[in-house]
Amino acid sequence: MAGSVSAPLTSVDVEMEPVQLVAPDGTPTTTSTADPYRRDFPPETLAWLYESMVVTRDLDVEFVNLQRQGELALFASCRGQEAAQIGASACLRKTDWMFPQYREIGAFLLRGITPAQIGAVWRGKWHGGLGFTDKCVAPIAIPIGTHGLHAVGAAMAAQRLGEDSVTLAFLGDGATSEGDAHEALNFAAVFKAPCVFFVTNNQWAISVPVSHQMAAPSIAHRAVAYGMPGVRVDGNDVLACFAVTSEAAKRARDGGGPTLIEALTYRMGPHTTSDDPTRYRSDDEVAQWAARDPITRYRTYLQSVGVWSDRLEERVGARSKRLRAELRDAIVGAEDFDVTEMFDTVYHDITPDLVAQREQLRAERAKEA
Ligand SMILES: Cc1ncc(C[n+]2csc(CCOP(=O)(O)OP(=O)(O)O)c2C)c(N)n1
Ligand SMILES: [Mg+2]
Repeated sequence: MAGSVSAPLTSVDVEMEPVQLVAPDGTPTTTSTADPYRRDFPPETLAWLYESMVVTRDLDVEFVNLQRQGELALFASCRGQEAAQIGASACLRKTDWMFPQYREIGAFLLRGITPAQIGAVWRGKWHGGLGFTDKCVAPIAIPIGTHGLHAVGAAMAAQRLGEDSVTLAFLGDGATSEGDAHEALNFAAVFKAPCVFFVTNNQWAISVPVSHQMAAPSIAHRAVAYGMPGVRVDGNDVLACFAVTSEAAKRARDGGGPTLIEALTYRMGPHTTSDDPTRYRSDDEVAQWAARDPITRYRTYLQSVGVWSDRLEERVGARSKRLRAELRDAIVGAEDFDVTEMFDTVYHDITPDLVAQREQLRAERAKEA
């Protein structure tokens, strides 16, 4: 047969070495001004990122405590993942939409969503309604991967309206094994949707390790097949996550389409408060990642550049204490929400079927009272 069979694809246009600006020991890894991810962050931005990470971790502890005390139905800790979600969300504009999975406490806080609002969702007394739309944040997505499609739809809407906002979808490594995520990525690439896919690869989808989820060399490599840039980033390096996501957001805003970012990090806690990770992962593995803790690393870096101080630590500690108290006060003994509210937000105009179901629920609850 005429022509030649093309060679199998052996090298692909994906940045395989994770982008890193600060090494695990806190020393900067980039000094070249030619580095596209190099940023000259002002000291107040550096301090703000630190504050956001520490407050996220402290609140996370309070959420877990409240669950253990029977005040929350469930909780999914983000301990260990603070750098990824703070870096990714801190570089966005307040008018850029975020589509979270369920572990993005830090991203919520950066948008001004209160700990009490987040706690209400995990208490199970409020269904999440329409999410935090006044803050351009979509509902927490427990059905894995579905919100990737919503993010692309929102990005395409912005594109058609001529707005210059971008959307950011937070997906887990496990979510990228779902059909919905593939459809979202493909659709976004075809229509050049201004959407950034930020995949938090925390190595596990409940008890399934990444190695059992895909045969590809990495999640970012898949970008080649979708037809979009792919980049791996050290997810425990807040500055690298900020720089990589802001590049992707800029490209999306300028009409360059979507980017698939894979942030390498680790879920330090259990999948949720209902999980026992000692049944499927080794203490050694956990210890190895504990040594790469994103907050310890960043504090060492801030000390070396003269931004960290006792005063900063005190200020951060005081804010954590205040927010923890606010959360506890709002959650402990909180009134039940009206569960029939869930019928009000399904459609713009409630259907006769839903009216009947709402009345049935009201009648049943009246009997319980
Ligand atoms: C469609 C769907 N399938 C299965 C589940 C059960 N489930 C809940 S969390 C989860 C793992 C998700 O892993 P990943 O996307 O890596 O996020 P992580 O929990 O690690 O942050 C699964 C399978 C679900 N919620 N929705
Ligand atoms: Mg995961």
